[in-house]
Amino acid sequence: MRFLTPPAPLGLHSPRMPSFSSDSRPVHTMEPFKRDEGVGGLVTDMSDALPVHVTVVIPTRNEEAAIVDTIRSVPSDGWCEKLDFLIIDGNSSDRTRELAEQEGAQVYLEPRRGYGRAYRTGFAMAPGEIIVTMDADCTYPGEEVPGLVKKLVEEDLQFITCDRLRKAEEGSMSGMHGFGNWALSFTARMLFWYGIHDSQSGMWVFRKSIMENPKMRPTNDGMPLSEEMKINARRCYGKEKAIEISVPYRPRVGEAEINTWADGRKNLIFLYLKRFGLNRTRSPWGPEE
Ligand SMILES: Nc1nc2c(ncn2[C@@H]2O[C@H](COP(=O)(O)OP(=O)(O)OP(=O)(O)O)[C@@H](O)[C@H]2O)c(=O)[nH]1
Ligand SMILES: [Mg+2]
Repeated sequence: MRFLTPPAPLGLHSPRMPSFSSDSRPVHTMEPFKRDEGVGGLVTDMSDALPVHVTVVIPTRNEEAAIVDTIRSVPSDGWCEKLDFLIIDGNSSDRTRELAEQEGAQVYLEPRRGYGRAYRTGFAMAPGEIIVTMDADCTYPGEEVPGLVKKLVEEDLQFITCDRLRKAEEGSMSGMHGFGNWALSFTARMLFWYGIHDSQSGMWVFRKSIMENPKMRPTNDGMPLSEEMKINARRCYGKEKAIEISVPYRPRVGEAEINTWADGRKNLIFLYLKRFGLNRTRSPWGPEE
């Protein structure tokens, strides 16, 4: 295992109160996360902390501009029993790993390329019983994490995927990107009839134990892992236990390395392969021995 740092407890960041917006459309909503607050907004009474260990898994490749703010966006003021961050870094040539370590995150170097590859390593390694995912580019709302975890735990859910399309903030998606997302999501709905609005979202909250189910484990090492996660979750756990919640989506911080056209094409091809059971795993589950 290539840990760059031993697991370390996170220091307290300045917590931002979670913002919870309601949505009138027929999607799940969340109750505000309430807790006793002491001086400066920090929790003084830990008795209301959720009794779970949460690991936020974040794939990174050259995200020095946003990795610190991404980690700090998740409140770390005692809302759950234990919170840690696992960064799966795809051989960044900038200061991403160094900055993440300084924030107290555990950093694992995964030189095998791919967004999906990073998660297929991270899901196996995450120490927490609940896994939260997000990009390292400040696009996803870290402040919503406590409320999402609370919902998963209290409603005994297995999987939550966050829909970005209904609450996307201005400038968060270029016209082409938005169209691509819509087209892929539409195709996925038609092929799988699974009712997920945003097939490409990369923010999920789930119980690590679901990855013990071989039918839930994603096979793809690239961007298609995102749509595969939702298809598998709905197949394995249905609409009652695998739900979709709308969250804000924000403009990216830092340069993206993805190729919109090439990745869009791969995502589309993957949907058809998966539909006919022809998708194959190219590399094994988990980190390299
Ligand atoms: N470990 C690893 N991480 C990657 C790789 N490619 C992308 N990532 C990370 O995966 C996350 C998602 O990639 P993005 O570039 O944000 O892709 P996207 O969200 O579809 O594109 P944007 O909307 O432009 O943000 C980011 O945190 C990237 O740094 C890779 O090959 N390896
Ligand atoms: Mg992104």
